This record gives sequence, structure tokens and C-alpha cells, in this order.
Amino acid sequence: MAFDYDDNNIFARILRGEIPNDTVAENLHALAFRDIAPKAPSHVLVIPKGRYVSFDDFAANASAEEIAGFMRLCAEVARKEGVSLEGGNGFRAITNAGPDGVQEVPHFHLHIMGGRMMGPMLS
Ligand code: IU
Repeated sequence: MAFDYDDNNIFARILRGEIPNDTVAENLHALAFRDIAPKAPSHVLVIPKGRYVSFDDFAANASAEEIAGFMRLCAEVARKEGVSLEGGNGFRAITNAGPDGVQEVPHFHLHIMGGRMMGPMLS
């Protein structure tokens, strides 16, 4: 298998309820919770409930329903956090994949960050 999923990664343990999290929103396919070390006034991680290592694993192997549920939850988070373009000032959504992307947790997640001007992409 191309993507070996580690069932003991920290986000798998959060999904199993073994570790507490500060939930912002949830649906059938995804969970959104506050990053433990926020890099912006609003910094939320959105993760699929399925076992996907990275963006490319999720994009290639998740069902259309899982992908839609995930994306809709991202939009709900932006609205709830007051950073969507419906009334807010915008946000940054990024994912880190693999060693060059400096991915720390091997369960796909999207960072949604807002509440301040984010600055240049690269650092
Ligand atoms: P990365 O995209 O895998 O590089 O980032 C992982 C993020 O997960 C990082 O921003 C951490 O602060 C965050 N995080 C968390 O919210 N809770 C945890 O228990 C752990 C990491 I470990």
C-alpha cells in the first residue's frame, strides 16, 4: 500500500476519544478542533474521520462524500470563526505533506488560520 497509516498517531487517538480536544465543529466525515499551539488568533485543524495519511492520500482515495463533508466542514469553521468572506476578513488554509512539507502528524489535516494578516507564504 502506498500510504501506511499509523493508528497510534495523535489525531487518530483524538478521533477515538482517547485524548481531549477543543472541538469547533463536526459532521459525519470530519472533525475540526483548535490547534494546541495556535499561530494566529484563530487556528483550527480540520481532519477527516477516515484513515488518510496526507493530502494526496485523501484526494486520491477518499469517497466523494468524504471529500464533500470535509470541505463543507472547512467552510463552516471559517464562518463560525468569523473569518470567511461572508462578513469576515479572510483566512489561510494550508496543508503540510511529508518531509519537505514538514508534516508533523501523519493524519491528513488542513490548517485554517485567520484573525490577522498572515504575511508571506514562505518562511
Ligand atoms: P503539521 O501540519 O503536521 O506540521 O502540524 C501539526 C499541527 O498539529 C501543529 O500545528 C501542532 O500545533 C498541532 N497539534 C495539535 O493541535 N495537538 C497535538 O496534540 C499535536 C499537534 I502533537
